[in-house]
Amino acid sequence: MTRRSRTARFAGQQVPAHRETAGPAGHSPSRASSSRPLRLAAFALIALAVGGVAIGLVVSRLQGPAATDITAVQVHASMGGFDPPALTVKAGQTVKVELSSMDTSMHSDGGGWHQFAIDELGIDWKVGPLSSEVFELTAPATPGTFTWYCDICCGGKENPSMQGKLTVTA
Ligand SMILES: [Cu+2]
Repeated sequence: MTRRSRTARFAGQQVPAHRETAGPAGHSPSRASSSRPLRLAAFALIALAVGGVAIGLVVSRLQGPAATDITAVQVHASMGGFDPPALTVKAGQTVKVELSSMDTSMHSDGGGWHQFAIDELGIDWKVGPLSSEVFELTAPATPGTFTWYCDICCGGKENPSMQGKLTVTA
């Protein structure tokens, strides 16, 4: 009888200690392209500024010249007519009127010039494109109504849109 000595051969199960050597080693994002948004913002600001100036120029051209004498009655003349189309003054009164042309020299009909003429009162004012001038108007001593006109553009003084009415009250 042989005894087989059974030697336990329990090899120590060596659990290999696989340690994660590649641990969380500072996951840092790349910062190489951080200046790009700044450049875009600067570009957008410049574009806005240039665009704003351009729009401002266009708007100012559409609006015509600004009043230079705020104490004067403002009368704007354009191809569309006079604004306001009527004025009222007292007999014998002298008023300042600032006449402005709202049209550019690009208008083939009159080149942007407009007129404010009242034959009976010897008034014949003219203003160039996108400019204004202050005139003095002395109303006659007796009440009445007078038609002023522009004979430069829009078919001349027969065109009702190029006319206005001056009323002289007592
Ligand atoms: Cu006119």
